[in-house]
Amino acid sequence: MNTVLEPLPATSGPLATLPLLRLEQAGSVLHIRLNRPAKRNAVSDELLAQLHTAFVNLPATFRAAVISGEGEHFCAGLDLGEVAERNVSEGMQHSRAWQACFDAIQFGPVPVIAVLHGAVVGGGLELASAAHLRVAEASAFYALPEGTRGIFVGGSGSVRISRLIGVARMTDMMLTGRVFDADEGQAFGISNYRVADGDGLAKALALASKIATNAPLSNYAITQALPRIADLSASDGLFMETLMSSIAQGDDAAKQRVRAFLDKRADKVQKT
Ligand code: 1HE
Repeated sequence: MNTVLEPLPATSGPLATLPLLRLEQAGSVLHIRLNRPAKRNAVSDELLAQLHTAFVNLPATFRAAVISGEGEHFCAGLDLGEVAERNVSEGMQHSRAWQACFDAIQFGPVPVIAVLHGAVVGGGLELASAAHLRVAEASAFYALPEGTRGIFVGGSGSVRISRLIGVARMTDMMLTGRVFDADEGQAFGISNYRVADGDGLAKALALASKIATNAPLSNYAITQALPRIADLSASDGLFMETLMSSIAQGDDAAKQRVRAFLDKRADKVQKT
């Protein structure tokens, strides 16, 4: 597996001019690093716009993406310096822009893995919850200080974070300012993998490289259909599952992979 990171070539179109992000590639995996460490990667309007631009312009050569944060923290959430002057209408547009960006991550063309370390707070946790998988280092901590700041989640956290950890835990975090550490985050379902400090990126790249070898249509079905089916009634969900599975198994990639197993050319499932 190729997990050596290289800078993106200057010819990478709209991705070549996003100074608040650092973009690198490892084979077919794109690594997007929030690059505003002096402000703890707080999400300003400009950073949000650049993140959105990156995810809606992913070159088709990438099969998976990893998102991480430069410096001591993954992300300190909303840039509080930009909040004070917004009126209600501007606040609505702002929240919709966050939701559009995070929809572009969750419902974009490739699986996305977030590497979490240090502060993963407010909008930072909303961003993390838009990824499909999360790898947390020991230093990670999670908080939703919106309650104490007199605001509310506006970047889809009420939908995505509550689905990860449950409404009751999210209510506790928002009402009391409760902070969870990496082990609690792992136990409560925020992270899928919990690793030592400094190991998060390598783990995420290894996972992304493996995911990138799956059939693209399977990955797409997993990331697009599963969350939508979870939003449906059981009956509608089962019908969508039938549609999705028949589309996936009708694809040439499925036929080749099943044939490879039957011909003993593909790996067996191994107990780890
Ligand atoms: C910021 C921000 C920010 C840091 N907006 N500037 N988010 C919060 O309520 C979290 C606020 N931040 C913190 O609690 C702490 O900064 C951290 C725990 C994340 C990191 O602490 P530390 O000691 O490493 O850094 P610091 O010294 O507090 O901050 C360094 C600089 O970053 C400092 O600026 P400087 O000019 O004085 O150097 C901080 O002001 C700046 N900074 N965090 C703006 N968030 C779509 S709705 C989402 C709603 C939310 O996200 S609410 C949660 C907001």
